[in-house]
Amino acid sequence: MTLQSLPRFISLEGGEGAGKSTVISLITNTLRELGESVVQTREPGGTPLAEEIRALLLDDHDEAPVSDVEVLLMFASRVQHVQKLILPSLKHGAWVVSDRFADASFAYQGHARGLDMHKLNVLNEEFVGVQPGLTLLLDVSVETGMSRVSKRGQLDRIEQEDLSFFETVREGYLARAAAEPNRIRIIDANQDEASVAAQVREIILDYAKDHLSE
Ligand code: Z5A
Repeated sequence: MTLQSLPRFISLEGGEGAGKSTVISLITNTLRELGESVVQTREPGGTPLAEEIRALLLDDHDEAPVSDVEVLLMFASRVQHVQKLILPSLKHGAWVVSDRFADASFAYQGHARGLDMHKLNVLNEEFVGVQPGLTLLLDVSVETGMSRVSKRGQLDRIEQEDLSFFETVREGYLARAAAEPNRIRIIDANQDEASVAAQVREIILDYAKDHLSE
């Protein structure tokens, strides 16, 4: 079974402090300026139940999920998100822009936690079944990203991992981008916000022109 590519579904990926929160509004606004309807969402989360799963995953609890449970919860949240929000929104003619999607599970749980990629592929193909038409990977050095995030104060459970974990996450993302260059576009997010924004806007305008509403 292969994944169905959804042209009007865009995901945004990157390590900590890559600037996704900043860039996602830019993508949404660029599409809206073109007269398009856009649903902005995020993972883990995006529906009320998926947001509850997000809290289980990211908040500090007395008992942290073991890695297998972490990935199963990520996928549980994703399947709910796809079926309750992403597919219905696309069906109604909107674009969907998500802060993270399945590539994050491969980078964080697959590469960095070392879980079996075959099992992740099976979960993805059998339960998720779809993928974004376009993924923007904001690639930032771990030092730069973490220094941005640390200024923000409290770190969530996964953000408390050590630097080598995040180096592996970054390598994982870059390996996926190398394997799927047509879908995953790498943006150098070490640059200042204005330079990143200009590059993102250009990519979105170029991509959107082939997929606008009638
Ligand atoms: N996760 C997973 O393990 N597996 C999965 O399948 C999925 C997720 C879906 C989600 O947390 C966590 O779940 C995440 C991966 C894991 N874990 N970690 N760790 P989240 O969504 O709450 O957090 P995040 O995704 O890690 O986002 P973030 O840390 O908030 O990063 P960001 O959104 O990319 O950064 P930002 O908030 O836009 O920017 C951070 C600061 O930098 C801010 O003050 C900005 O003003 C500043 N900034 C942004 N861009 C620039 C530039 N270009 N120059 C200078 N300063 C900048």
